[in-house]
Amino acid sequence: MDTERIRAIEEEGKKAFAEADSEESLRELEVRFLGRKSELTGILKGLKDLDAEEKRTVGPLVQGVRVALSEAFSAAAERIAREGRDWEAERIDVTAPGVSDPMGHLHPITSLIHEIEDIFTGMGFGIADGPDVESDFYNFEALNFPADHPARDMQDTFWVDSDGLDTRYVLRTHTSPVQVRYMETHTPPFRIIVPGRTFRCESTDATHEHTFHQFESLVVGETGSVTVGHLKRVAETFFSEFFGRSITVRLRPSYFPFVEPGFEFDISCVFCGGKGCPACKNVGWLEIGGAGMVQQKVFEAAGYPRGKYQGFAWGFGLERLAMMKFRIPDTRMFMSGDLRFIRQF
Ligand code: YSA
Repeated sequence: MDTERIRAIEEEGKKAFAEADSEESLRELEVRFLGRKSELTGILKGLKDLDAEEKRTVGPLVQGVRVALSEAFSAAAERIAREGRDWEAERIDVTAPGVSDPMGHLHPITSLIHEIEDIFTGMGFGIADGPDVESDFYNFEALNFPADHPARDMQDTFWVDSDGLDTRYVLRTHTSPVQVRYMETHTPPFRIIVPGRTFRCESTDATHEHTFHQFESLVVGETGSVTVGHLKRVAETFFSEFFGRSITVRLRPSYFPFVEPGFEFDISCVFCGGKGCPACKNVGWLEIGGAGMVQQKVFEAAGYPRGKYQGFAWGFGLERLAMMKFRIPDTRMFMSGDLRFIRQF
């Protein structure tokens, strides 16, 4: 066997690999020097026909050349890949300012609910919840709105198609039905708030939406233990903390079938402190909801014995509070889905 030739193949191959300048030419050289039909592979295959003496010298030589050429091929492949890269396009400016991914956040009304819950849990209140689709019984009947009673017209109602059902359903017009639901399963004394979504079938304007939020409060104890004074004091404490300034509460006599006495609930204007300004139409007060002492009929509907308990309740409009807190002129902005509005919070 011609060992000179084997050494010559190594030299030729190494030189060719080192000079290759494209992936394509390198592939061709690989086939030529290392492929199945290459001269080197032919020599390797022919080893078996050599005598023992020759095998001992030629075998390691051919194997060594094969390894050396494989390495030369790999080095060339790496070099060509490196030379072929567009380094300018791959340049990374590590000093460039970062690009942050857009991140969503809570809706302002949701944040407000969390804030209100924090204030009330701090005063020892629990938080209760109820369904958005409510039966006529809980939304009206149990709250002392008898069927066909004119007081039902106070709340324009979305009726749910209840054909074939034994009771009629509505989109709840207020959070007050949760009062009855909660009392059915709890025994006084207790104090809760109920934040939630409510619906009214009415034409919308700057202060009225078809979908809005209320938060109810219900505090019940043995007769004589809960008074209108507590209602006023708890509300004042809450509002002062919520608006970060001293707030006074005013109750005006009013009618809701589920309270006796019932009140329209005003707070001193959060903008002028009660002196009078455009926001409060110069009266110094802002109306935010209804309140009162729970009617005994409501206790009875929940299964409590008449006269045993006494309690106060209120229902405030959450959007109205948000409008005052964030100085928003139109309640319809909250449900508009307009991200320019939402992103400000
Ligand atoms: C009264 C006595 C209680 O013991 C307990 C609760 C209540 C409140 C009663 N359930 C109720 O819903 N009264 S209300 O019809 O006057 O609504 C209360 C508040 O919800 C309003 O003062 C207002 O702030 C808000 N509200 C009502 N309709 C609205 C609205 N907010 C936005 N859009 C509407 N369409």
